[in-house]
Amino acid sequence: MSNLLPVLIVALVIALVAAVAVIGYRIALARRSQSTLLAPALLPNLAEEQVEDADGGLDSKSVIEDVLEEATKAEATRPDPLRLRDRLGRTRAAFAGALAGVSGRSSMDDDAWESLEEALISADVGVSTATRLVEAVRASAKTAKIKDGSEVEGLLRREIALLLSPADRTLQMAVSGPTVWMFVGVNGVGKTTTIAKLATREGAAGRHVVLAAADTFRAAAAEQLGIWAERSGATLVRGDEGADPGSVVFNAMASANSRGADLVLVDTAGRLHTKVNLMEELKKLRRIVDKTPDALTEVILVLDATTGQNGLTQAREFAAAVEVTGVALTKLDGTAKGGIVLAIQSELGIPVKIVGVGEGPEDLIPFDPEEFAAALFGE
Ligand SMILES: Nc1nc2c(ncn2[C@@H]2O[C@H](COP(=O)(O)OP(=O)(O)OP(=O)(O)O)[C@@H](O)[C@H]2O)c(=O)[nH]1
Ligand SMILES: [Mg+2]
Repeated sequence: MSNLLPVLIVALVIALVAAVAVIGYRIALARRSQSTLLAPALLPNLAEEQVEDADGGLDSKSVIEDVLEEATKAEATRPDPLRLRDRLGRTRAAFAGALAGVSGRSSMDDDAWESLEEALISADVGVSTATRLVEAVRASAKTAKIKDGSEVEGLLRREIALLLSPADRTLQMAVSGPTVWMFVGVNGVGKTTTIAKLATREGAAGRHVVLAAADTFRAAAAEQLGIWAERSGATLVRGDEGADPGSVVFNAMASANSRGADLVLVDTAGRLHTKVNLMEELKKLRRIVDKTPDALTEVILVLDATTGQNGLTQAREFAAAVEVTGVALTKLDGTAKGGIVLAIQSELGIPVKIVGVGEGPEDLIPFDPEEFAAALFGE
């Protein structure tokens, strides 16, 4: 028996060393998969804590494995980041059609330039913007001694990006106190949906958002907003059907002040820009918000891209009534009329700040001219 004792001690030491090596290896594996497979944001704080604890024993390690497995699944099922290019298919086809007539030409004569201009007009760029664009492209083709039609696309793309670029497209926040963004536009353009998307985005960024249901025209409007408030974690302030929209805005601002909220998004009833009394009501709403100096930083005109050039007339009337600061262009996903972006910028000087590319809460993209120009030409 006494001969066996040293053998037993050696065996025990070997077993202990092997156990420590196995535990160390599995912990290293878990850490490596955390850093290489997963975006940090996907791992909940719990995982961090459990990784710390893991050095302590096997129980907490199995928790890590569960968390890593869940996060890996989430990573695999997460859709790709939203790309403008993927949603602009029909507009891109319209632009491709516009260029098809010139790209095969070995030399650009007057007729060729004219047909490019006509094609751009038919892609909803608008007459004066199409003329301006073609003149600019023609001038740069002359300077660069470019005659071949196939090189026109590159020049056009550059001129489109240039035409769109000079503008501040950020949605501004007030220097102090709650910020107010007001949303206006004709019926059914996507005001409430755009507000819902912004509430989701701003809420996820850690901002406390108050939604003011100032569309008291239909009870369903406040209910629609209420559903989005619940989903995005925003606070809803509403009135009864037919209540004065001004009182809803007033209450929403008071509520935002008392809660220390960051942002009030005001949903207004859709109205035809030709109805004088309804446009007057909108002016009154703005005056109520303006009683708190500097709180109102954005008046966003929501335009439905599928209406094409009609949007320009709406924009002029709304801008005259309530000093629009930017455009949210919705439904760009389902239309060939995306060329309207160029007309809005060049004819009205109102920057397109955000674009809607679907009905889901994530389908909102900050407008980027370079990305838009690239997306138009299939890149
Ligand atoms: N495809 C697509 N549909 C959109 C987009 N934005 C809004 N919609 C749809 O357009 C329809 C009208 O949207 P709302 O947000 O209710 O429009 P509204 O301007 O608030 O309408 P009113 O309050 O009646 O004036 C809904 O079916 C939305 O899902 C978008 O970017 N893409
Ligand atoms: Mg609405």
